[in-house]
Amino acid sequence: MGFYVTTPIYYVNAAPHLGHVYTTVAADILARHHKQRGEEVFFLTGTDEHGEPAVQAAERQGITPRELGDRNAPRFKEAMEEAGAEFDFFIRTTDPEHEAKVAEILQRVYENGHVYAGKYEGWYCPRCADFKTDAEIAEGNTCPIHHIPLEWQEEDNWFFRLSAFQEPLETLYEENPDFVRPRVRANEAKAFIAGGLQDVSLSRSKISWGVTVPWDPSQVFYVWFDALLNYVTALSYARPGEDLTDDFWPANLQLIGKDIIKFHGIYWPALLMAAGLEPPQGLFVHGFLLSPAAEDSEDAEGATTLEKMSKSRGNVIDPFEVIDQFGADALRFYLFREVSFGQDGPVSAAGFATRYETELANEYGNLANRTLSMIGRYRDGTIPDTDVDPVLAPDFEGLAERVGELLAKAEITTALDELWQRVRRLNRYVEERAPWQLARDDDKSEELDTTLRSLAEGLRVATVLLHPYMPPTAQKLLAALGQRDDTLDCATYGARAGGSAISKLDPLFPKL
Ligand code: ME8
Repeated sequence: MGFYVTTPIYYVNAAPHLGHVYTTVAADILARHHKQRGEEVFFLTGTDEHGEPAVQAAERQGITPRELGDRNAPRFKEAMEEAGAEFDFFIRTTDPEHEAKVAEILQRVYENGHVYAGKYEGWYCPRCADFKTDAEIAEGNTCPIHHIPLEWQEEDNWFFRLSAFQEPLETLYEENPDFVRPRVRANEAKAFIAGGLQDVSLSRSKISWGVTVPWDPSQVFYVWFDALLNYVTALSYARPGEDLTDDFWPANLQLIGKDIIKFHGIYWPALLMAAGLEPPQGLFVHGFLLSPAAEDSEDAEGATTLEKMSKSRGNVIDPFEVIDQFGADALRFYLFREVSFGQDGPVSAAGFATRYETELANEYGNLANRTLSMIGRYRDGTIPDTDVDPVLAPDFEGLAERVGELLAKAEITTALDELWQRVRRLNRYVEERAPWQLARDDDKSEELDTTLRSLAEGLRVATVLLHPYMPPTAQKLLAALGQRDDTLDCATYGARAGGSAISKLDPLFPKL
């Protein structure tokens, strides 16, 4: 079994912000979960470097688009690495192998009869690199996403016959109701299709920063077609000397934010069909991280106005700063605990500090610390070799399966909620059993053994399942428990025997 997961490739027009890290960390959590299952995983992320967004940003900075990519792509890569993302390949659309493959695939689309010459007229957002339909134009002829004026554009272009895919797309959504999740997003895509699909411009003649159209070298491909194809092209050259396309295409899961659903839910499967390739198995569309608007941050009632975090709105949080302050694992935990994956939600420095103190330091860190120190103090550093307490069994019964089912549906927040309930249950168990009292009474020695053994075992199971969310933290704690195995097979309460020696552990989440 293989598992191929992708993220959008990010524009290099500015430095990465927390919103970009959000999607890549989500993919990382899912990738790591599938590795725990023993599956072969391929996880792709990267940067989108062609087209108008790059050209305009480079102009503003007085450099070439290539220089812009060379400056910013490494910052994206580094941000993702610092956030603990273990991607298998970081694609840049300026990679010559990608460019060659884009030309090859789109030539095939042309030969298959899905392309014709036409004239384009319409309102265009250079930041989205998107022509807007009437329904997508905000007040004052502005972009509803970037709040900047739209530009009227007219040019002779090559067109992709999207309208011919009306029926095949309807069938795709009908036959596979989970093609796009959550369901509200599938409905959004279906409504767009039902509105009638119009052909879309496939090439641009006004800019030269892109992949040259092989049958008409006066034009370059429209950046979205070049960018979407990254998900397929990467497989052909990510591993030198190998072509992984047959192993991993169609992708199992493609994660995107809700801003780019039209491209991924409609253009993308149509383009793949036109090229004779299979659509991905599923897309998961998440919501936006929100933060206070840079200007007019209060409404008439004095409440803070929240907006999508974005560079153009000037309300971004720098991932490097957050990681410096709280650590990558705390960031990963916070993002998916705070903002329900699939919905919008606000993030803030104050919110970070609160969850860090109350949940990571006081609940999980303290549970780990108490458990290890009591085993050290009362049992000389060895987990008692006795049966686990059956009183906790119902709490852990079926937990690994439940978490697996949720993560199979990319329900990252719900799965984390399940795990956190167990962390809290274990803390309550400590209070109920009061091992410090049992330790004063020789007659209660067996009860103390059972309690300590059960705490260690519950903590081990919860930590194995938390591993994808907080990998280095989980590894440290499992090592301290003397139980390094982090595969899903061992995530059952009572699956491991007691008797192992524990070792010292520095606080996992030191007080700030
Ligand atoms: O659209 N909250 O690139 P992009 C959550 N290059 N996620 C956010 C976010 C926020 N506030 N801001 C950004 C592009 N994202 C194209 C994609 S794919 C073939 C080409 C995340 O730099 C989210 O995943 O604008 C969103 O879809 C993506 O970054 C957009 O990144």
